[in-house]
Amino acid sequence: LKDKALAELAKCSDQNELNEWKVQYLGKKSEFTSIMRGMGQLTPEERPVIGQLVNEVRGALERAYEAKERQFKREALEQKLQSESIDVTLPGRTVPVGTLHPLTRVIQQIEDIFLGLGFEIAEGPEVETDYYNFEALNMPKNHSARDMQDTFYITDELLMRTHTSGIQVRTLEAKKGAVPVRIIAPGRVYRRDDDDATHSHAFTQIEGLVVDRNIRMSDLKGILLTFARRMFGPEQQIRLRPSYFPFTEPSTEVDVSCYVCHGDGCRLCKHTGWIEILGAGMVHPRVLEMAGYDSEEYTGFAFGMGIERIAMLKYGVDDIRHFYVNDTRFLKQFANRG
Ligand code: FA5
Repeated sequence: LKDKALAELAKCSDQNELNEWKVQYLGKKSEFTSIMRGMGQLTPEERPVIGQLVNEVRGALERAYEAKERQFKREALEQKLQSESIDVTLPGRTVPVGTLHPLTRVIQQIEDIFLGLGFEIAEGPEVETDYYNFEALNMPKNHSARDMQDTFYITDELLMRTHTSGIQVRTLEAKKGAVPVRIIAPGRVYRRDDDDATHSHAFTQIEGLVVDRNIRMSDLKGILLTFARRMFGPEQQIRLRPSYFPFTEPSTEVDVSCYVCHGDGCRLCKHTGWIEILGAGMVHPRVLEMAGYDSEEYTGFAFGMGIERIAMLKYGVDDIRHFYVNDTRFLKQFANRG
């Protein structure tokens, strides 16, 4: 029986055949089991002899079975490893990579320029209080200058900020009378403007504020000219026009010379050759005083520039709305541009 079983075992070529073999030779209905059952009929002298023999044979068959089973498992594993092997020399698949939004790029470029001039970067909330957006900037309630910036109100006291100028006040309060103050503050602002090629109801500004002793209008002009030339090139011209803001005195609007013309003419510059990019001026003494600065001792200048306008000029974009529709055909064009 043992020899026959081992010969049959050697013929098994896979786990299924091996299972069948086990049933046949070691299972409940096997010849072996019937021999064991028959043990009861043996004489007491025969029993231990036969019993030992039976145990030996069963042990041998079980060991042979286990060895065979291990062999199959090993073979199966090897086969699996082989079929699943990875070709490390295969070239990788390219994952499409996004690019920075042109507005983000321009903000980063402007930040770099001003960081290089010794400015720090500040921030403020987009949902702003009436106090910081208007009142502390010398625009008390019912002041007619509030009409210059049509506003999205949330409550009587809360609104979507109409400009980044509130950050001037927040910064001065945080500095508690210390100088020098030299910050720029980028952020999104909101106005109830009708959208057209150069206006959006939500757009981006960068505020600038410098407060120290002996700060003059010529410092403002020098900083802005330096900025314009680093941004647009060494030939860039700027032009200051007198203007009015309640929080600066004197106030000015600043245009840059506009040399970007397209197929249908110089639409961006309306053929004047200039485009307004920012409002600016000397910080109004009342704003300094309200924020805790002695306006006899300290003076300062501030500016607020429109980022979309700068990006349009820099990249020759003729409609501000291109920045917001997120058409990848538009956005992809900025992948490799400075
Ligand atoms: C202001 O918002 C002042 N806070 C700027 C300022 C700061 C003056 C500090 C003095 C001192 P103004 O409303 O002009 O000013 O807006 C500033 C710039 O934002 C404009 O020059 C223009 O470039 C841009 N801008 C204004 N309205 C829009 C709009 N609807 N869409 C896109 N850009 C706009």
